[in-house]
Amino acid sequence: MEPFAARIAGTPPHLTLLPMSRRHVRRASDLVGYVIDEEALQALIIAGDPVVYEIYEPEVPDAEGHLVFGLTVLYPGRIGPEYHLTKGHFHIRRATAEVYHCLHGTGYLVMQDGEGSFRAVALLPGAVAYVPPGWAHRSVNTGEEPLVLLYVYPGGAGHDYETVRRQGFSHVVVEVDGRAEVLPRDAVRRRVKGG
Ligand code: PAN
Ligand code: ZN
Repeated sequence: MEPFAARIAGTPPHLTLLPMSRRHVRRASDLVGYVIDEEALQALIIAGDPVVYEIYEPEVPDAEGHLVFGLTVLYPGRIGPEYHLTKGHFHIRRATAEVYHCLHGTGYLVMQDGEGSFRAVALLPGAVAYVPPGWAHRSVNTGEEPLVLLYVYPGGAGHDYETVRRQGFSHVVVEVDGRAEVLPRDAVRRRVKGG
């Protein structure tokens, strides 16, 4: 392929990436199995199934030797107590890393390795976050504006969503008295189930 330059276009918070050849839209219904409050999620789906995040990618082959990059735009909102989040995944090829650059908004990049160690890295405009090989990763928007993230990862890394859907992350990012807190999932789940 030929060298090229993509362009981050628009004005914050309404950013996109041009030229764009792949656009993926993820709605509330795509998050079934990934959130704590499944009842709140079903209510959202019935109420119109809003878009939670979008992904824009230029034409880079998802193949070894390439660096796939793109923009994730995660819209603000909550599903029950949890702030809007991406599904999250391990890379199928565990020995592949990823870089995230926050262009707009506030939130967390939450990560968990195969042994269950958990980390939450704050995302603010200008932050460049590193996902080491072997760490599952998910973005969470705790702000009131879209969280806009530029990501770069090795082509051919592959995406393992199933492990995250089965096991989840040990911690969740929830609203408590108007503030974002990172809390153990089991404690939050008990509270949600208990009403
Ligand atoms: C990102 C993510 C993107 C959406 O490109 O794929 O932010 O998140 P989910 O894939 O978890 O829905 C990335 O990490 N690629 O490897
Ligand atoms: Zn990834």
